[in-house]
Amino acid sequence: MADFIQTGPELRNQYTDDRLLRSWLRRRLPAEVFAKIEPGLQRLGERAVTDMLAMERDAETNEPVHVPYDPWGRRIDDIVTAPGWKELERVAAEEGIVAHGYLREDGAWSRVHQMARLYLYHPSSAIFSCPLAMTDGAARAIELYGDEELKAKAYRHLISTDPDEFWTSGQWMTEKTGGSDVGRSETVAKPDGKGGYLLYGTKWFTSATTSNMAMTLARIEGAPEGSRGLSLFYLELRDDEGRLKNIFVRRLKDKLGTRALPTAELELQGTPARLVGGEGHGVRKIASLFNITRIYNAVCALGYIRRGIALARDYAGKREAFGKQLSNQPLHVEMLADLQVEFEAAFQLVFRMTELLGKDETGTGSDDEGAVLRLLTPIAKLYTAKQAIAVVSEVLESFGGAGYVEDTGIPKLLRDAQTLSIWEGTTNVLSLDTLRAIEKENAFVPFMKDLGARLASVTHPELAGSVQRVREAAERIQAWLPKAAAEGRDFVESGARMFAYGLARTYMGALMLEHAQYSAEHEHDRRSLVAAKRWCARDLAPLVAPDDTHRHESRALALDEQLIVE
Ligand code: MFK
Repeated sequence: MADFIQTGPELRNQYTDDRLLRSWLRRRLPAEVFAKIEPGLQRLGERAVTDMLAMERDAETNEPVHVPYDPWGRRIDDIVTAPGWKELERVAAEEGIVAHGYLREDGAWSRVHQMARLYLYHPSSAIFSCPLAMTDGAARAIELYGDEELKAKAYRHLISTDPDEFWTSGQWMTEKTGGSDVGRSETVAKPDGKGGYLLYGTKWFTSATTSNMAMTLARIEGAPEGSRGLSLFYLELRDDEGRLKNIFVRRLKDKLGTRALPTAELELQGTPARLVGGEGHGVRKIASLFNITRIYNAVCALGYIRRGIALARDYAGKREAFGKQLSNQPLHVEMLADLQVEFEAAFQLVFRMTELLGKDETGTGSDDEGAVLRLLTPIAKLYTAKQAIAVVSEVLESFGGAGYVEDTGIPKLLRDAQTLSIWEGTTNVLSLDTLRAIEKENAFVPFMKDLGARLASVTHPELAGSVQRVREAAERIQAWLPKAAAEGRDFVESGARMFAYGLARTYMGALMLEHAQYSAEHEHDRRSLVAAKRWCARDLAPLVAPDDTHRHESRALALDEQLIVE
């Protein structure tokens, strides 16, 4: 026994190994679209466990380095990244991870196709998915707000499948004054006298500083305070000689995770920039970008969940303890089954959202579907991020001590997943965005209608009890909102997180039931049915009623304020 060597987990083709992905695509896509895109997904599923893994290892081992000066003392602010990181960029271009969303060769299904690719690409990408998210968001913002010149200049590069032509974009929103409260941004834009602007300020978290261009916010001199006084700008980082255009890199951030991704503090000292979409309302305009990156966030969260389960499942068949493989240990099997239920719930929510995004962008969706998409975006982002962290944490534990040891590659999953609930808006910011979508875009009624329509389509007798539970949760959600509104803003905001969770879980339940019925009837497979029943047996809408007393008591607990016994 002294010679015992444990076999580690192995990954199979991540497309063919993914029953739910294949089943969902078969169910939702027109047969000819499915037949057309499947070979590409199959190929990428293989790359994700072969050449991409080697690139990822290289990118993670050789973290980016900031070189401020050249040997002769000239300021260069070079950021050196690993060959693997650069190769992952080329793979992204070749595989059209951004492009398939914009070439729209699959009509309204183009986003589903593209996001399925992202879902396969992301877990082996050393989080190159982050620059891609911002690139995709920038393409969308330029599509909506850019003039013809900007489209000709930048857009075609962002959506190119030629690695030599492909550009990535940064999205510089965060300043020292506020990661969440973007309206406090201090960067100033001064007219350059030639129709353009020069930007002055500090950008505090700029991921993917090696990109070709960036979209950012600045306040034109004399413009009002707050987010409406900000304007949206486009800039290119380097001149024809490759020198940064009055951009100085203060330092790279030393982050918990996403270590292959160069994230920098930047000083803009007269950086030439071009106004996009006219003056003012910068946050509203850049929302077109961050709504895309939030969708990426959810797709990537799902990717991590799936990767974690693939590793834990394979290992369960290899690791023996107490005379039995883990896959024959009843409690271990229960834990893996719970993870699969989380995965199936997250999957349904995320892919439903990609379907609505594709419809919205090709003008084939209804106004109601557009409103549902607006509400699903923050809900899916916030809920799947929490799921990814919880699932991946459980996956680490399922490896015992090995899951805590860096060179297994497993701890990285948890460190990277932790960012999903922070960047692109924290859980609280997104819970409040859920309210914004309801209050400003009237998204609640179409959302509840859509949920009802999904439920109405489920007629499988074995699912009747689950349908009833989802219906009851939906009724409680429906009743909560007007009551909360009548109680006042503090009540609504205090309850917003649980409300958002309730919307997510209830809608997930309805979507799971729909898929369960399809899979049972058309594939003679009960697995999604069991997952749906288990999901719906939970408390789907854990709403709270934070009245004056509740909030007073919360303050006492949260801030350790006095709470006297009367
Ligand atoms: C793995 C892949 C993941 C991708 C990684 C990408 C890495 C990128 C790194 C980063 O950039 S991280 C930084 C991310 N930062 C954020 O996400 C900001 C979080 N804060 C918020 O979202 C705040 O809620 C917000 C800045 C929007 C608050 O701003 P305001 O100005 O105080 O809010 P207000 O007044 O409600 O909204 C201003 C306008 O924007 C309104 O429109 P109008 O001018 O027409 O009234 C809003 O309706 C609109 N708006 C706000 N959020 C919107 C939106 N419109 C559409 N969708 C939204 N989500």
